[in-house]
Amino acid sequence: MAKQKIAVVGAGLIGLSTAVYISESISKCSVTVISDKFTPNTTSDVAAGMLIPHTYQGIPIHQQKQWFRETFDYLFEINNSSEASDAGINLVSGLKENGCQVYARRIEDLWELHSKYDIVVNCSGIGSRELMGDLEIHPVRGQVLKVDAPWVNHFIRDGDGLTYIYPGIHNVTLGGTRQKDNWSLSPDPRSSKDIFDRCCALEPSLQRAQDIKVRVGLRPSRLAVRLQKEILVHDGKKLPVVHNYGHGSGGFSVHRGTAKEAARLVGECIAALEGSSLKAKL
Ligand SMILES: Cc1cc2nc3c(=O)[nH]c(=O)nc-3n(C[C@H](O)[C@H](O)[C@H](O)COP(=O)(O)OP(=O)(O)OC[C@H]3O[C@@H](n4cnc5c(N)ncnc54)[C@H](O)[C@@H]3O)c2cc1C
Ligand SMILES: *[C@@H]1O[C@H](CO)[C@@H](O)[C@H](O)[C@H]1NC(C)=O
Ligand SMILES: *[C@@H]1O[C@H](CO)[C@@H](O)[C@H](O)[C@H]1NC(C)=O
Ligand SMILES: *[C@@H]1O[C@H](CO)[C@@H](O)[C@H](O)[C@H]1NC(C)=O
Ligand SMILES: *[C@@H]1O[C@H](CO)[C@@H](O)[C@H](O)[C@H]1NC(C)=O
Ligand SMILES: *[C@@H]1O[C@H](CO)[C@@H](O)[C@H](O)[C@H]1NC(C)=O
Ligand SMILES: CC(=O)N[C@H]1CO[C@H](CO)[C@@H](O)[C@@H]1O
Repeated sequence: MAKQKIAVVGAGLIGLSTAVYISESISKCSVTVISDKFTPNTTSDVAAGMLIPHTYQGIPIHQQKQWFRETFDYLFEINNSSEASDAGINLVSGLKENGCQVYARRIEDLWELHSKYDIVVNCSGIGSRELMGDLEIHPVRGQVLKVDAPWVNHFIRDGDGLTYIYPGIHNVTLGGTRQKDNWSLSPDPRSSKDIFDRCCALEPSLQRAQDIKVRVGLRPSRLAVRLQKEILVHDGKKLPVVHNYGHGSGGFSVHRGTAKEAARLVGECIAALEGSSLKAKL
């Protein structure tokens, strides 16, 4: 039977980890990642990459715990950098080694992919608002500083979680802001100064930090991560879509668990396609 052609839209942590899981777990398919932005330019690159259980109001707690545990166990096993930026680079090169294709392109309408792919996986993050017309998803703007301060090797987080110092492998992330419904990707100098002052109050040695870079990301926030199948229909033609977006403030923390669930849904789509092509032949 011919291999099913799968397009994954989005090359943030969610798209890449989903593409990896699909290519690892489903042999009878080929995977292509299509995205307008790649590392280091995605929201995922801005994240501090800490595993912190965030609560999604619209998802049962046992489900969220399972996603978190699967992600934790996975990262613990490979014991790689927990920095999102490195994860992005490692995942892209891993995909290429596995024979997956990677294309830079902006998708205006998922239906564009109908002629070339059998199944589309939608991991477009905040891009979903436009792409799918999903008005439930909204941005929560986060501005952080990435600084060179290799002597900082413990993380510090204040009570409400707004001020934090997260050391990564190469730099330290200082945060932050959490601005609902703000789409601005431009760094705000006043916020940068405020973040720096707040973090120095917690860890005065940061005054000596070097090479301060400002990064802004829009958390793709939604009451519940959207992890489900949908069949798009146009002029009697069908295109199965698996959605995996809306991870908000916790995408890094659950990425492996949600990738596994998305791959399972892709498997169901493949079974349905093969069932119907079998029927067509009989
Ligand atoms: C400041 C900050 C700190 C954070 N810290 C943490 C943390 O410590 N721990 C944690 O778990 N989470 C954290 N997060 C949250 C985490 O970053 C997100 O949940 C996660 O990055 C979402 O990943 P994503 O792949 O869905 O989105 P993105 O990384 O935004 O990827 C979306 C991809 O889709 C592509 N795309 C969108 N629309 C289209 C289109 N129309 N055509 C083609 N391609 C398209 C984009 O180019 C991009 O490649 C933080 C976020 C911010 C902003
Ligand atoms: C990231 O964005 C910058 C600025 O727009 C661009 O020059 C660079 O090529 C982009 N990198 C990738 C890998 O797309
Ligand atoms: C990860 O690997 C490093 C170096 O190989 C080791 O020192 C560390 O204990 C490991 N961490 C975990 C959680 O296994
Ligand atoms: C992904 O899904 C969202 C929500 O349904 C939608 O707005 C968006 O257009 C979809 N993305 C693509 C590339 O189809
Ligand atoms: C942070 O680390 C990355 C990856 O090594 C590096 O490219 C970048 O220059 C560093 N930034 C700072 C501010 O240290
Ligand atoms: C968005 O955030 C920026 C930076 O903090 C701020 O200057 C701007 O006024 C905000 N915009 C809105 C619409 O709140
Ligand atoms: C995703 C990734 O890069 N994994 C690597 C983590 O590190 C081990 C060895 O330390 C590599 O074998 C993995 O490929």
